[in-house]
Amino acid sequence: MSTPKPPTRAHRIASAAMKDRVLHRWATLGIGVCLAVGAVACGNGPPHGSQKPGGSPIGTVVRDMPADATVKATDSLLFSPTSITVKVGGVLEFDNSGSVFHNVTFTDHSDLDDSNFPGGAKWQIKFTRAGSYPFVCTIHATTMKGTVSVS
Ligand SMILES: [Cu+2]
Repeated sequence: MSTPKPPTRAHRIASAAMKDRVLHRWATLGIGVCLAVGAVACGNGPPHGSQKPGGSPIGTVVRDMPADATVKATDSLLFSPTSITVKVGGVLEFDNSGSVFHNVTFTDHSDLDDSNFPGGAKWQIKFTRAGSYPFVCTIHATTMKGTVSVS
């Protein structure tokens, strides 16, 4: 075993350059993290619950509740059934029973939309206001439409 030689001048320069690169990378990463954190901190999301201007919310997104009615989003690019009724206070569950990626979009009530509805996913809305609310999967908009009637 020989004792380690002191670093040569060339080696010292090389390692100093490497250190600069590492520092630069961390600085860049730091700026990226700050931007990401800033974007989250500054993000003013919509209020919870859907609200038309001047109206009251029609419902809220809920999780893991017992469903009063279920609409399946199928690999045949259909909602099934296309027309469904729930009582005020009832929970409607959307069930992506296939493997095709869908979304659920409510006209005029975009804060109730689920833009991320992959195969196997379930998603629920508790409706709190009577009315008739059309929904569509915008990915398959020609075939995937439905209406929920809340009474
Ligand atoms: Cu779809």
